[in-house]
Amino acid sequence: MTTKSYNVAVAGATGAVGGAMLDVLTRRDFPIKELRLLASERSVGKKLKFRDQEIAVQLLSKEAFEGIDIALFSAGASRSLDFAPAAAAAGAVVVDNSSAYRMDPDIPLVVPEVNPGAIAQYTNRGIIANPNCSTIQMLVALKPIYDKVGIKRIVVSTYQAVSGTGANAIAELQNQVKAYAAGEPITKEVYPHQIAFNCLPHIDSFLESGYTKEEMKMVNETRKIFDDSTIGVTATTVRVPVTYGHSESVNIETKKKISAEEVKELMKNAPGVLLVDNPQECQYPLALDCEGKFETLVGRIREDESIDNGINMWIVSDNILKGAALNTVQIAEVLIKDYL
Ligand code: 25A
Ligand code: L14
Repeated sequence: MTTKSYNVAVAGATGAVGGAMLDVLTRRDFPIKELRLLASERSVGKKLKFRDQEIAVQLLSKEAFEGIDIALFSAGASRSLDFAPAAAAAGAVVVDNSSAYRMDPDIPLVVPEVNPGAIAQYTNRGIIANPNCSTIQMLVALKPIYDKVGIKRIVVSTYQAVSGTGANAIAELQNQVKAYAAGEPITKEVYPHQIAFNCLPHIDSFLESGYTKEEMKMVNETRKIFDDSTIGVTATTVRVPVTYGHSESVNIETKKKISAEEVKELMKNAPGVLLVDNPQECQYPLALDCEGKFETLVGRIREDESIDNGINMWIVSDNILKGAALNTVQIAEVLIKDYL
């Protein structure tokens, strides 16, 4: 039997997420015939390593997708709006990591562990959207609970790594820490305030309502992925001086009673989840431990004694992997297994 292989393009290949996509394609042995790397003019001609090859970056343009079967996009929402339709028109299936298409009703928004069936709707527009990083890891952990006892309401606070903003934000945190240690003045460009030794309750821009867009992504994307317009979700999203790995404090009110022990059992068998919950031995999910891991780490599981059916948990995952590059590649894996 010959295995089929595919022509794959990565738009935004030189960025934090694009680089992780190349790693994930390698680590998961994705069957690739040709890999085409696309980015802005700034990077044209730059060579990136992929498996045993060196591949030169080409310009992201509407003509760049000829012969491509699958196009993975992570170059920001405006680039997706400009170029994803052209890629789809050229016959590629686009998996888009930006926020551009997530809430379009005819575009599927997919976490493979949660709603893989929605991928079938890729035929509507030739585009599949990858959810927001904070939403993905939360739903990977909540899905088995949702299926078993139902969830009425979610209250979440996030502690998000700077890598979510891109390569330039990683550099800003490092530069501020170095400047602080050297006793030099601290400068800022990416965030409105110093991020080193600080927490900023501000991710993406503010809306009239007082919420940020990041917070509303968690509300709206959760409802779309669970296909449940009745579920209550409220979020506070916070930037912390961590390089990789988002942490989340999640409180849920379930429809039927579930004990902390039962939740732990569910987490042991949940696809994509690693239960790390032995507080007596100081074992609980940590951002530093999730870096490079494909799993979402879940721990600190306990009953919320202030309500009848409440559970608290702490959920941590590598935002660049499960939150972006890995989830995108997993969607592509379902595509080639079931559809292409
Ligand atoms: O606000 P936006 O437009 O929605 O963008 C969101 C930003 O978030 C990141 C990504 O940053 C993007 O810039 N991102 C997107 N989705 C993400 C997710 N789910 C996410 N981060 C986390 N989770 P990034 O730095 O990681 O990647 C940027 C990539 O996009 C390519 N790109 C940018 N503009 C483009 C373009 N490609 C085509 N056409 C354009 N007009 C970008 O390619 C990179 O691949 P590049 O060649 O421009 O970048 C090469 C290097 O230069 C650094 N850099 C970025 N901006 C600047 C810069 N250097 C100097 N000046 C700049 N203004 C990049 O870090 C990269 O290393
Ligand atoms: O994918 O952390 O909607 O600044 C873009 C901004 C992810 C987080 C998205 C950040 C986000 C990101």
